[in-house]
Amino acid sequence: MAKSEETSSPRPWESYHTVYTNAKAGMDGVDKEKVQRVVYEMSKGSKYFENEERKEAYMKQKIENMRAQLAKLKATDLSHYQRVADKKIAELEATRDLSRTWLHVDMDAFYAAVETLSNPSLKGRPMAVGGMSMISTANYEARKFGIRAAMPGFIACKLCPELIFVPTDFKKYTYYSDLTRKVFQEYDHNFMAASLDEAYLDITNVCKERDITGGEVTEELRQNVYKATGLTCSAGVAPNRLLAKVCSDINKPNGQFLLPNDRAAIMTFISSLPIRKIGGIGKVTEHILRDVFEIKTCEDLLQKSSFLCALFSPSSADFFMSVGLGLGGTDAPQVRSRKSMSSERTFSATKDETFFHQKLVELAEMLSADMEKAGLHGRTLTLKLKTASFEVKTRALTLQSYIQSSKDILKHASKLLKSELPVSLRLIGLRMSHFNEDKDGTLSDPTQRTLLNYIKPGDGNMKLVDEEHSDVKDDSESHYNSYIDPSLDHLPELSNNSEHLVEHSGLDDHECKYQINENTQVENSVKSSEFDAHVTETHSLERRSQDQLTMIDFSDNETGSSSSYHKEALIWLEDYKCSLCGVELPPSFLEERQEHSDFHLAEKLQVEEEESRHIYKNLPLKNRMRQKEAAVGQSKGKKKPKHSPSNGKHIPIDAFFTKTNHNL
Ligand code: DCP
Ligand code: MG
Repeated sequence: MAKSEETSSPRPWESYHTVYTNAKAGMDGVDKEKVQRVVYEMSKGSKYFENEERKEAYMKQKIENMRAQLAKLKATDLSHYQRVADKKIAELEATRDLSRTWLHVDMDAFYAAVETLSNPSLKGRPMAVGGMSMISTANYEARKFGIRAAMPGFIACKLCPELIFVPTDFKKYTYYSDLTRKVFQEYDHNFMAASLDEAYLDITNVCKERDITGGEVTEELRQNVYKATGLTCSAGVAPNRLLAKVCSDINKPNGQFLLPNDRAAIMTFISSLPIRKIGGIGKVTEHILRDVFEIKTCEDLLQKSSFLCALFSPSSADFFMSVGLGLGGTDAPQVRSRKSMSSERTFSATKDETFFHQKLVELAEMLSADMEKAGLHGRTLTLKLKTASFEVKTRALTLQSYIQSSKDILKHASKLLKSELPVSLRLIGLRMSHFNEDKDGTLSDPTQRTLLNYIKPGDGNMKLVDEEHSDVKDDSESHYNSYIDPSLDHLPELSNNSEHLVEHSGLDDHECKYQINENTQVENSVKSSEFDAHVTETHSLERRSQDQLTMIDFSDNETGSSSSYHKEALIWLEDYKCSLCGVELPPSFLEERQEHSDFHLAEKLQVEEEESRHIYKNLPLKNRMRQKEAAVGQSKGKKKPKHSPSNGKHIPIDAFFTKTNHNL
């Protein structure tokens, strides 16, 4: 929102759109203006607010630029781009596959429902899972007040003072998630888990073998999920994953929706479908498409295809057109080979070398256990460090022989760390690569069936849950690896996307870079190079090819050399892939990137709180005293940070969007 508007409009909140005001299932009757006003009032003046303003200004600028570009297009240009679009549409249409039946299943208010199972007194009362800093989800009663996932708890309290908060318990969610997956497996042995509470199932064969409809299979599956867990879920059935996902939200909660495998039915469905319903089209994209091209529905994407081809990168334009055609992923994704495994730990900044050693021991054990489980030995060990000032360094070592034991990993990791001491750190990570895996590149553990195993180049499917780690040691992990956005099912290779942007959107090189930085910058108003601050405990098996890791992340040095990456800020690998979890979003998808960053930030804040409590509790008394003294010392030397105006009734939002060791 531009400042001038803020002062001139008597209702400035009306133009203050945040993720919190975006409706989720169960929020249809919400008083949106009230929510907007409360969010506006409670965040006004905060860094978060300033950030939102910056984003808004950026979006407006982008819209202006695109309008200007549009105005410059001559009739000859437009007829050229119309031909380009028509050709592409025909090509995309030729890929349409109506032979498969996909089911997308999504648990209803998952964390909240699980909590209600263990405490039935919560039933029927507005409740949220999470804390004052961030809410993971809210039950449907709370949603009526406009409360939703990723909203700070103190804002939720304002919207619904009687709201009950329940702390997160990831072990419980993982347990119930496993139960649901056992049911899913009965219908599709190779189902794709998209997150703890979400999965894609190809039910084509079940339907054929049992001679029943997709709707019947879905009814039965949902009943079986309920019998196994006591939890309800919703589902969508459609010829592809993108549409199945849209459909599963239509009759939420405890409902289902079937879209037949029929082109005409799909086109009718698409014709009135608002673009925002498509995962991968968020606030910024929605606004740009609406304000520049007057595109509101998915059908409009086809109608305006020549403009889209003229102003967007080919990959983005292709995505939009494929959405307009109602296309999505239908294939059974293929297994890719594992290239690396990594684990990392985030903690409050410390110089405590005993603590570092303890973390290295944990990481080495975890890495070794994973490698053993997968039957892998590795040769390149990389140590990742994030200093107190958020500088990220990697130190790599390639050995003559393959190792797997935690003892060997620890020995080499300790050596790498030793040369960096003394140092104040907030993150330590270990990564193993150069595996002696099977020659055909297939995974050693054929039982893994989650998306993480299935990413293939050009397939926009997002990976992320790793069943191997469903018995996670750390609560955060299961959630970290559980974000999926299948909306980009049809996105082709995006690696050159930034070039296309420069070429087609009229952005110059500088703007293009700015655009990328903007994405990484916004999530908590820290320097863009600090994005990685939002990563906390991650423990992932990565299957991205090493040559994709060109700009950031760990590098695999062939020799025992070391390298330091100051550009770690750019979390979008190859300009399109989140380095934290692999979600793929092209640079032009600003809002989706923002929401995705917020997602990691929410995770981080939740886990950081828990972890600092845990660290503090487990620190020897001596260290606790030292930490306290350091904290006191720090605060003595510094001015008090400016927070949002507070009437004392709520915690200023800045408290949640600036880095502090507030739990120590
Ligand atoms: N989650 C989270 N932070 C978010 C979004 C979700 O921690 N920003 C967690 C809590 C949710 C779970 O993931 O319970 C599943 O997310 P969904 O988006 O499926 O939301 P729910 O299952 O809670 O509700 P529903 O699917 O009924 O809309
Ligand atoms: Mg859900």
